[in-house]
Amino acid sequence: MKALFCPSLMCMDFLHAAEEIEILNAGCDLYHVDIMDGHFCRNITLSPSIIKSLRPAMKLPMDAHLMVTDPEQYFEALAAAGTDYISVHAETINVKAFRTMRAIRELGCKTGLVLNPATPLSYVEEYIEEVDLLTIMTVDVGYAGQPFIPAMLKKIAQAKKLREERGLDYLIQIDGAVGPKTYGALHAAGADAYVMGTSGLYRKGMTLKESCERLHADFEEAVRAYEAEK
Ligand code: S6P
Ligand code: MG
Repeated sequence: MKALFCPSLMCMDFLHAAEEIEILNAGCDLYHVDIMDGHFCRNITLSPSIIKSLRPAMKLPMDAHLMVTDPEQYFEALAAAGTDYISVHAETINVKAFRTMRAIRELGCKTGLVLNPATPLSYVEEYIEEVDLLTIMTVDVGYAGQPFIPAMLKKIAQAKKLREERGLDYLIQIDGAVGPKTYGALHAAGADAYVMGTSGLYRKGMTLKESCERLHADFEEAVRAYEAEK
């Protein structure tokens, strides 16, 4: 399967949002929109109303990553704003996991489930059948630019194995410190989709256009180099 690149809009330059979105439309696959409430994690980032304004310019599908303590209260506004995937944290929904997955589907969206680095895959095994997009955090939630947590590679491989064993088809997405330094190991472990922030897309010393045009070539080179080293 071709790697899917998912630009993290919290990293973009909002002063130039329209130009940046036009560049991303041409070179990426799935918009990644981080929504935080200052409770589940300390930061506050994007919101359903910001998405509503930007969505007409965004020509790709979109995933809303909800880092909030009560995700359900945003579902309707997100669906109305044109969200394709609604991704919720397992840590916030496990007392109502099946109901939450159903609520997302009833709004016509696809289901996303996210695991914090400290949350094991076994925590969600009972309802993994309900999931279209499984996101494995490889940094703690809250901020861009944090260091990669290598112990997460094992969890990615477990998620791939579980998908095979159960005959499922969820996509495995990685969020946190994804870029040329980590592509090889992430791909080898079983990743399908890559959230692109400061490590691989909004890079220092490079325009967004340059960086976006290099995404596939950088990825393929890193995967080749990783395989050659093994
Ligand atoms: C973090 C958030 C992420 C970041 C992304 C940044 O809470 O969910 O989506 O935006 O990880 O990428 P990077 O390469 O700066 O870690
Ligand atoms: Mg995210």
